[in-house]
Amino acid sequence: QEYLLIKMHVLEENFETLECLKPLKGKEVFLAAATLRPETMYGQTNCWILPEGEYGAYELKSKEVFVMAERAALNLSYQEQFEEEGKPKLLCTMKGSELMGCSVKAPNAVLEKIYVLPMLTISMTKGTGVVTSVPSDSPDDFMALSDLKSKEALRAKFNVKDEWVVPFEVIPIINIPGYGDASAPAVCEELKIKSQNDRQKLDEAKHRTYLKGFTDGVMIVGEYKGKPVKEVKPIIKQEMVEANTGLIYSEPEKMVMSRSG
Ligand code: ZZB
Repeated sequence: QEYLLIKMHVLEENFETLECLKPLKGKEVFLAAATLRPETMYGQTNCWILPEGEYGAYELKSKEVFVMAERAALNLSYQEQFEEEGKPKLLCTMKGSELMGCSVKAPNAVLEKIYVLPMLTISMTKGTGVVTSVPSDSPDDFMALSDLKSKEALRAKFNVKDEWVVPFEVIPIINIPGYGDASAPAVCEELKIKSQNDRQKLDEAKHRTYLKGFTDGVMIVGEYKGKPVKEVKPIIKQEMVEANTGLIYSEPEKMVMSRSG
């Protein structure tokens, strides 16, 4: 499986406010989110982290620091990103819960500044354990964001401030005939999905939107407005790699598991 790692730049202010980032002050730090949909980055509204997850900050040979799961760092070390193969350089570790509210600048996003929020269905055995959120086109993201918006107790449980969630609405980025300008909310409605834990229905929703997004989707924002998704997806991916806002990351097939599995 080949993902693009999206480099979500941790903003300066966090090195004062978040205890777990203090050792990294002065460095260029990124939350490295693995995506299969680089063409959707315009619509990012937040970053997801698993509160119970174990994350590490790893220094690449470029001196940039990536926050991700250890297993992902190890995989990356065999892709010539670290000084030593098989030995990613660990600077410090943190629990996902310590990163809540971290502000980032996400590449290609329409929004200037977005926040780290808790997602409870993240798999730590897939990608990096860091997930970027595009609620317009990802049913999982739409439901997780809806859960946080509607459930004050959930926000309280994870110390999520209202201002990290409440102002953020779905940003329409791709039109899919039959689903309109925001396919994830449409398909969640169609299947009457109640929460981020409705795994079976969410898998069906994801299946429907992945397929249709690729075959029938048309961009409605950005440089490629009016162009089909299937045409611009590889171009946007390549552009992000060239701009150094994204990095290709491959995962051995056997390590790819579904969230439920
Ligand atoms: C942005 C995005 C926009 C995504 C979209 C999807 C969609 P797959 O097919 O199961 O490999 N993701 C990445 N890593 C994880 C993880 N560890 N745990 C849970 N979710 C993860 O899924 C890959 C997609 O799942 C990735 O692409 C990422 O979300 C998320 F409009 O990035 B995506 C219909 C899906 N739409």
